[in-house]
Amino acid sequence: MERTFLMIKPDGVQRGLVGEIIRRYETKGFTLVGLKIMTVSQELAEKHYDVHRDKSFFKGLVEFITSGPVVAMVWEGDGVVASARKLIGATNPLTAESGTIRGDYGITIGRNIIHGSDAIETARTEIALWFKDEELTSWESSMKRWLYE
Ligand code: IDP
Ligand code: MG
Repeated sequence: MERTFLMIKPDGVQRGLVGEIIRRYETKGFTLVGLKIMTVSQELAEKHYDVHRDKSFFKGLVEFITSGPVVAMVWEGDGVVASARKLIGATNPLTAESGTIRGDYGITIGRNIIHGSDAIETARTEIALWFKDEELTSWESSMKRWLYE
């Protein structure tokens, strides 16, 4: 089944939004298969944001991501990659729709609360970068028959 990588950034953790964010994905019906709080190393932050290496905001972004604990998660479900991004909202919280995580809780692009993989292939790479196989738990929710036809 499809999986995605989500990471609550240091601002989301410091602002006490961890429970609220997890609630949104749980009540949507997705299954949590990996979860940990951790401090991100410089090396991991740079690898994770490698596509943005040449951007002007790269240095600040890496400093920010390594500045405090983050919550790394893997969620599973049909269409979870695109759906999780939809629940996150646009990159800039001021233009993100109300009802999305960034739209409801954020103001600036550099403090936009949460990361979500942007494609199925990216999700695979990011899950492998952040989690060891043994840190992921495959399980079947007893609600499955009420969520899927
Ligand atoms: P995404 O998180 O919505 O996928 P990306 O364009 O992939 O957005 O950018 C990755 C992250 O880099 C953003 O979530 C944001 O934290 C940061 N970022 C992107 N653009 C800017 C910017 O113009 N200024 C500061 N930070 C930025
Ligand atoms: Mg991105």
